[in-house]
Amino acid sequence: MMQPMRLRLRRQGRASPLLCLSAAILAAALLPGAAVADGVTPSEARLLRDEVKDMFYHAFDGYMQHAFPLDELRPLSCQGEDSLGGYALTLIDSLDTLALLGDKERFAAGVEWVGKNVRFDINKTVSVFETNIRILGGLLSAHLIASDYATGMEIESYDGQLLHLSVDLAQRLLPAFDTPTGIPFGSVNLLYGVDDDESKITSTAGGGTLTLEFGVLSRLTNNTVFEQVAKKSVRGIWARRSKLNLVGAHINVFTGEWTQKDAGIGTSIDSFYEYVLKAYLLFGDEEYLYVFQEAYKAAMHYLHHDPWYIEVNMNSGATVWPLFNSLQAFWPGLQVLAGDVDPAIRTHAAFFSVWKKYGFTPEGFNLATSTVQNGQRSYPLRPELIESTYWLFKATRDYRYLDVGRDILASLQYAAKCPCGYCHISDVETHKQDDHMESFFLAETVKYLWLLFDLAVGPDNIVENGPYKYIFSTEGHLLPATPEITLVDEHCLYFGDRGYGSGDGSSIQQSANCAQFDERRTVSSQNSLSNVLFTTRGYIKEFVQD
Ligand code: DMJ
Repeated sequence: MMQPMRLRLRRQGRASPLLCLSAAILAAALLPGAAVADGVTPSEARLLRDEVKDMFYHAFDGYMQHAFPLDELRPLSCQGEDSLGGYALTLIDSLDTLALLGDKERFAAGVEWVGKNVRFDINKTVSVFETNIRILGGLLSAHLIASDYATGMEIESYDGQLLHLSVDLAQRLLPAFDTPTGIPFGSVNLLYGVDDDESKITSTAGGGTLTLEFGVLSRLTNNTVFEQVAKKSVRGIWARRSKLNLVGAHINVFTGEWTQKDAGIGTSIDSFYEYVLKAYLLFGDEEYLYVFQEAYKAAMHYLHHDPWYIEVNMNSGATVWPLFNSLQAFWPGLQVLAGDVDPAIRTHAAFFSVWKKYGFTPEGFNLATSTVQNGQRSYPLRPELIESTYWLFKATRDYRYLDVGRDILASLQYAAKCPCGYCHISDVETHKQDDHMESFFLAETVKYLWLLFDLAVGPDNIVENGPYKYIFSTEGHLLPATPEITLVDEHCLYFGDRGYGSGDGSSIQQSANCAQFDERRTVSSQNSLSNVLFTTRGYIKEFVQD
């Protein structure tokens, strides 16, 4: 029998309305009997995992039948729409989920179709951020799975075409980085570069969410330019942090002035925090660890009102928005990766209490009034809460997180399922459906739900049992910590002479000479962890010790 979650509400003086609300909501959600009745048993977990698989195919087949090769599905009217660039976005975003589910046939067919049909020499102006996380990340993860026998999903006929497409795409994004700060423009035309009238204002997430995909691409191709521009962008943002070590939400990429000074962990900033930690985990670059430590300490000091997070002015620390926004829900998962599990447990419980109240999390929930924030009433099938649920289950093996997963699945099945897929919810109070299905539903939401229940059953997937540790990109794409990517043998692979474009394709194969894990790097990473501010054993330690 599970015990009610331990509540520890720390009085901080500054935010008493939030604390009252926390107590009320948490009590409502966590009182015995208020949550789901019985805990999920292992045999039920198996059924739930299979139900999630059916959910995936209802949506994926709906997309393939009614929308492909357009970008996204309109699941109510059973049509398609081009939303990002017109290159089968949902298929590309779904490829590694297909591989994770062990669907070799559809994975191979998808990889082959993309390799043969997708082109980026098109006159389209696209978001650098979205194109990077959804398209480049999707291509790279599929390439890494399809080209590697050890994944069990290798495609024998695969010729590296997705890597070539990745290089082509990333090169078309490069003109966006030609700014005085190194922080890229928000959008770029794939054929002509940055439009003359392109806005010079971009978000912190836009400039800080490139390191994983660009770094992996550099390391697979021996072309350091991608990794360099991504790092310069992070440095450009971090150099402009406030004295409190906070970053704002929007910045002018030419002047470096913050045009929106609200600091927070959610909208417009979220994955900046995520990528500095994950770039350290994947690449072992301690500059990113340092940035993460400083940024995280400041966030916990100025933004954290246990268990909630608020937005404050980055310079003064004064509260500007006592709001929960749905993108914040990735944070407990990130805290698990960092080894700071206790506050993650409390925050996840608070966020889940909002889900329980409405059946979904609204985009905005006002912590002062305890109501849905006007204009932020929708739930567009976002993954963040289930992502954190997965990480917390992984860290604690507390079966309460399976109950959470079951609740989330039930809400999706009951209110979001629609004729050809799953619909956005336009208002969490009325549950009215909206004719849209973002590609991240298949790349992330369904993936994390499936991983949660598979873990409970006794995992049978490449993330848990595969040949490498995997880092998930912010779009849920699987990026493996292969020696080639973690650069355990720098001289052999990165600074060597087997540059991309040598013509023999050898640069995308792992050299036998470079297959050994470099003990020195592993040890040095472990030592650096003694400086990490966290005390709870977490994934970060597990990751570098394995
Ligand atoms: C996804 O594209 C990514 O998770 C991104 O970091 C935030 N927005 C969506 C999901 O909500």
